[in-house]
Amino acid sequence: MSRSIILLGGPDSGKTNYIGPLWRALDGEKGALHAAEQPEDINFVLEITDHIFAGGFAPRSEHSDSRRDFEVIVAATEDGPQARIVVPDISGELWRNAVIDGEIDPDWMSELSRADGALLFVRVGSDQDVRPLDWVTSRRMLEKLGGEDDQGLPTQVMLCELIRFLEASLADREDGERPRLSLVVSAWDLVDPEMFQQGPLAYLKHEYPLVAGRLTDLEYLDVRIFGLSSVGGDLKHDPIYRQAFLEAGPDGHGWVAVGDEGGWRKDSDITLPIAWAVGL
Ligand SMILES: Nc1nc2c(ncn2[C@@H]2O[C@H](COP(=O)(O)OP(=O)(O)OP(=O)(O)O)[C@@H](O)[C@H]2O)c(=O)[nH]1
Ligand SMILES: [Mg+2]
Repeated sequence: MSRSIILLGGPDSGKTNYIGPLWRALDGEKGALHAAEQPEDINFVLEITDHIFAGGFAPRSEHSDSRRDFEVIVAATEDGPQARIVVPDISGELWRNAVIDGEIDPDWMSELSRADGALLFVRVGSDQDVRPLDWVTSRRMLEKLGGEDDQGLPTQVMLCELIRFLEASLADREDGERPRLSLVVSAWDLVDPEMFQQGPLAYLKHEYPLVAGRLTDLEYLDVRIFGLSSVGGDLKHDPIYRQAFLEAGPDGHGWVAVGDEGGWRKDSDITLPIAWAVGL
């Protein structure tokens, strides 16, 4: 039953601020997945929720931070099968450096090969987004990565490389199906209603065409794309939202945007990207 799900993404992509509300959702037992047992050590997760309960985002992870894993046994139904999910909170700076150096830390490499599912984060409106290049130049960079002065590594080149790492290393599922990738576009509360209706793939096509292209021709991965708002709005720049958030109490503000034939809608179950990747 032990499988792990890896959560990755570049700097400032919303990983840490997902883990706090995710734990509350798993513990609250209202979503597609719930915690079947109390995890052993969740101190860092509680630190994250403390920030959020106080009406702010948890700070960016330091790259000196030692690896922090959020490990929990989950189940979809009371007596149904269980899965162990290991969600490491690794600073995006480290993922970015791994791409620049063309080399993944052996520790994460073994984590990746133990995993049969992943969540890859991209964020709307990040000031850490690097995109000065036209896409012909980006593609050329993608072809010859490594060893260069890559301070300006474009975000979409980094994302394509991370997808390639995942394709190369995730294990097949126990049921023989391809490993699953939940592509999560975070801070989705920042997009306007028109973009919301077009959905996160349209957003990626517009902002990161190379990434959108990769996602539509994945041979070894099964991908699904979600919009995510971990806390339901912008606690940093929207004081009115923050006030309402604090008054209503800390839980249940987040949502996931899910798409079907009828278009895109908000679902208050933020466990969905994990539930799909685990596929219980
Ligand atoms: N509007 C909005 N902004 C969000 C949300 N989640 C995260 N953010 C923004 O994204 C920023 C980065 O979030 P983090 O969770 O620290 O991102 P990270 O991927 O852990 O970043 P690193 O630790 O640098 O790898 C936050 O400071 C917020 O400004 C959300 O649900 N809505
Ligand atoms: Mg972080």
